[in-house]
Amino acid sequence: FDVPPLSSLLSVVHLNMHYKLKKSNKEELNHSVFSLSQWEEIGEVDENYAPIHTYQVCRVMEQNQNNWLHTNWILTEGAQRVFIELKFTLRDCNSLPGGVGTCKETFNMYYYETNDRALKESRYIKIDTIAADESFTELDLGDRVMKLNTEVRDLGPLTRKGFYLAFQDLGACIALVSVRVFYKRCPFLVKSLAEFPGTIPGSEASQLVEVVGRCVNNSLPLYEPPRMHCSTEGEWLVPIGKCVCQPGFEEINGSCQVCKVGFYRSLLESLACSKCPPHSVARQTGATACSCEDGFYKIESDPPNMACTRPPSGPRNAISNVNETSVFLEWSIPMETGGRKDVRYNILCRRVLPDGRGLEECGPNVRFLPRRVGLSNTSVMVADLQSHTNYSFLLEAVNGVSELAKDHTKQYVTLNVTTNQAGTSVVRKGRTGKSSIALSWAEPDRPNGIILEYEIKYFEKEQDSSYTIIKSKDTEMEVEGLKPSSVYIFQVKSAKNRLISSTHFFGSPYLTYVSGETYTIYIPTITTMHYDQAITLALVLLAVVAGFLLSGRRCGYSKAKQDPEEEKMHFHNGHIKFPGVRTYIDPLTYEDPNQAVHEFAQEIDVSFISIERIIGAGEFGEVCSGPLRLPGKREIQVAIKTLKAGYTEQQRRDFLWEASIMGQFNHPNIIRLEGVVTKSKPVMIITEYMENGSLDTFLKKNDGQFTVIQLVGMLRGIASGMRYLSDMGYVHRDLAARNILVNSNLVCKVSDFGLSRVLEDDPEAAYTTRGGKIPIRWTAPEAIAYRKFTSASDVWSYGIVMWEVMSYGERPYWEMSNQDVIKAVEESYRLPGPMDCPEALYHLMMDCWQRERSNRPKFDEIVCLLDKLIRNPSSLKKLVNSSHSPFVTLHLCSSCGVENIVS
Ligand code: ACK
Repeated sequence: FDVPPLSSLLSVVHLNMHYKLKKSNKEELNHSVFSLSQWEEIGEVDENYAPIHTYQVCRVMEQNQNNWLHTNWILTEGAQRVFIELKFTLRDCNSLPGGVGTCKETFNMYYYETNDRALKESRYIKIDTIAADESFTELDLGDRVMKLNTEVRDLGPLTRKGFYLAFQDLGACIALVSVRVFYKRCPFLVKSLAEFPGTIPGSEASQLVEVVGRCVNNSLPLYEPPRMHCSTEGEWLVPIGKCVCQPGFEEINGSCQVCKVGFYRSLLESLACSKCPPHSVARQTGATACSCEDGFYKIESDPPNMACTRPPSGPRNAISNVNETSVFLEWSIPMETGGRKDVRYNILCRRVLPDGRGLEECGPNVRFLPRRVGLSNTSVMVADLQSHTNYSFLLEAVNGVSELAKDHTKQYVTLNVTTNQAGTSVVRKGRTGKSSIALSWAEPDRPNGIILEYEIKYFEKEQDSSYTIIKSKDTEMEVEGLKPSSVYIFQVKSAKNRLISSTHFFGSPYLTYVSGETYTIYIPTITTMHYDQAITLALVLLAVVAGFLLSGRRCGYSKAKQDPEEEKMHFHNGHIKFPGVRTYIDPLTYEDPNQAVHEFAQEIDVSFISIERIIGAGEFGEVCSGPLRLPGKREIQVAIKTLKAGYTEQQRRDFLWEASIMGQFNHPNIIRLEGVVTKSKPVMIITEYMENGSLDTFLKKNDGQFTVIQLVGMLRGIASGMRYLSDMGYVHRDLAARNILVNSNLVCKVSDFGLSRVLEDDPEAAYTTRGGKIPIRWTAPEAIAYRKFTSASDVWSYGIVMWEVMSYGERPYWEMSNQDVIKAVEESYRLPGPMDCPEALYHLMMDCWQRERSNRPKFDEIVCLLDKLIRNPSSLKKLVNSSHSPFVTLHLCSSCGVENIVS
C-alpha cells in the first residue's frame, strides 16, 4: 500500500480514507511483551451520515495496555518541518461505570525517521502526549453528539527521506478519525516580473529562506537581482529589487510585450513604449529607438524622446553699419531653426580684389568681436579692415545637426560693404607688470588739427563712475597702480576732445558697442598674476566668502554656497555645534527630511545585507535579522526594519525619522544605527542586533531568574542611556520596558525613537482629551494634562520602567483602565513596591513619581545612586514587603559626580 506524496501546500493523509494503518503489539519498544494491539478499524457515519472509517481502541477495564497503530512510510519530499493534525474523540473516564483505575484520557504520538521503508519500531521518538479538549460521555453517545477534538503538532527538523507516525494507547477509549500530515511551502509566485519557485521553508521557527527570482521572458533585473524571503508559515516576505522589461518591450498584465510598430522603449526606467517623436519612425516591432526620416537627424546628446531635426535656413534681414575701418553686422534668426535651439552663426569675410580679380579671404589681421564662428548672438563687429576697401561677408546659420547633413544645401546671406578711411589705430598693449601696463597708439590719419596732448581715461569695468585721467604728449605711456586681477577699460582721447580709441589688454574682446561717430571697444583686462599671488588672493576671497556666510547664516538670508564639510563643522540648519558639546538636532529643522537622514545615517548597499529571519512585526513592516557584511569590516549581526511596499511619501518620511534621530546618538546604552537602505526597495533601517529582544518580554520569559544586582545593572544601563539622551537635549516620551532592547550580555539599550513625538506606533498609546496619543501608564501627569514633555517626565517613565523590571514585566496598574489610572495618580495613588523589591529601589521609584517635577531626581543622580547600590549590595537587602523593614528616606546623592560606567 503506497503512501501518496505530500505534494504541495497541503498534502493530506486521511487515515480513515486513504490509509490502512497497521496495528502492532509493541514488543520491541520497551523490550517487553505486551498484549496484541486492540486498535480496530470501524466504519461509522459522521454527523452528516457520510461513511467514515475510524481506528478505535477502548480497553479501559484491562491492565497494562500498550496498543500501537502506525502509518505507512510517509515521504517528506524535502520538507524539513511537517505538521500533523489529528481529529479524534476520547471518552471521559469519569463517565465510565464502576471504578476505572486504569482508564486513561490521553494517548501518545511517536515518529521514526528513515531513509527507506525498513521500520525499526524500537527507534520511535515521542512527539507528544495528546489529550482531548473535550471528552465524551455516555450521554453524548446517546445523543449521537460527536465531540471531535483537533490537535496539531509540528515535527522538525526532519533530515531523512521519510518517516513513520505511530499512536500508542495505554488504556484510553479513543476513536482516531483522521490524521492529516502536511507541510507548508511558499507557492510559486510571480511578482514584479520575477518568478519565484515553490520553496520549502527552513526547519527552524521564524527562519527565512532567501530566494533569488528569475526575471520573466524579455525582462531584466533593475539594478540587482530580485529577492524574496520564504517564511516557515509558507508566506513570501520582504521583496527586494525587481525586474523590468528590457528595452523594446513594455509590461502589460505581468508580462513583457513587444513595442508595436511606430513605438519604442529605450530606457529601463521608463514604464511603457512611447510613440516615436516627430520625424522619426520605428518600422519594426520591439524598437529600442526610432530612426530619423530622410533629411532629419539626431545627435548623440539628443534625448530619445526628442524629435529628429534638420539644419536651419539662412539668417534673415542682414544689415551692415560701416564705421571707418570697422563693420558692424546684424541679422535676424532664420525662418526655420530646424527644430533645434542650438542655432549658431558663422561669418566668412572676403576682400574684393580690384579690377574684377575676384575675392580673397580676409587674413588673420581682421578681428571679429566677439568671434568669427559659433556666434550665438545675431551681430558681430568686424574690425581692423583695410580702409577704402570692398568686402563681401557671407553669413551662415548652423545647428547641432548641420555637420551630419552633408547633402543639405546651405543657405548663405551675402553683405557687401566698403570701408571708409581709418580713424586711428587701436591702443596696443606693451609690457605688463604686476600692477602696471604700457600702452601705445598711433596718431590719427587726419587729426583735424594739431594734437597737443592725449588724455588717457581708465576705470575698472562696470565702475565707470570712478575713473582716472592721465595726460600724455606722446603716443605711449605706462599706467601704474592697477589692481591685480581686475578688468580695466582704457580710452584714449586727443586734446580736440575726439575719442580716438579705447581698448585694452590680454584676452579676447567681449563687448562692443557703437555710439555716434566714435566707437569704444571693451576688452577684458587681467593683469598677470604670479601663482603665489593667485593663491593669496583666492584665500582672501575665501575668507571674505566665509565671513559672509557666517554672518548670512545668523541672519538667515544668505544664499551663498558653502563647502558641505565646512558647513558640517559649524552649522546644522541654524544650530551652531561646538566641538565636545553634544546637542540633539530635531530633523524637523531640515526642510528636506531626506537630507536629515543622509546627514546622520550612512547609506548601505542592500547587497551587503542578508535577511535570515523574522524577529517581529513593526508598524511599517517586518523586523528581520541577518548578517551585515560591509567591505573591509567584520561581519556583524543586525536587525533590519523594513518599510512595506505601497507606502506613501509621508510614511516613508515617518519611517526614516527614526534613523535621523538614532544616527545622532553614540552611547553603549542607546541602540546603535548601522545605516539605512534608501536607494533600493524596500527601504530599511539597519541597527545592531539585540539577541534577547525587548525587555518586557525578556523579563516575563525569565520570571524570577535574575539576582537583584543583575536587575539593578539593567536599570543602571537604562538610566545611563537616558542621562545621555537628556544631556543631548532629547526627550524620549515613550520610555517603557517594551522600548528597551536587551543583548546577550544583558546590556539594556534604549530604542524606539520612531515616532516618539507622535507615538502612533505604540499600542499602549491612547488618545487623551487634548487629542494627543500618549502611553498613559508610563507618562507623567503634567505630560498627560498639558503635553509638558521634558527630561523630568522621562524620569517619571523611568520610575515605571524600574517597577516593570523589579516585577519581571508586570503590567503597570494591572488591568485598571487608563481613565482610572489618571484619576488614581491625580489622587496621589502610586504603584506599590513589587514583590521582593529592595526598599532603596522602591524609594527611588517613588521619587521619580513626585508630583512636582522639579522634585524628581535627574538622570545623572539616578545613575549615581544605582552605582552606589551596586557597589554596596547590602544596601539592597532590605525589601519593601518584609514586615520588619522600617521606613527609610532615600537620599539622592547630590555630591556624586557623573561617571561613565557601562552596565
Ligand atoms: O520583543 P521583540 O523580540 O524585540 O520583538 C520586537 C520586534 O522586533 C518588533 O519591534 C524586535 N526588535 C526590534 N529591534 C531589534 C533589535 N535591534 N534587535 C533585536 N530585536 C529587535 C523587538
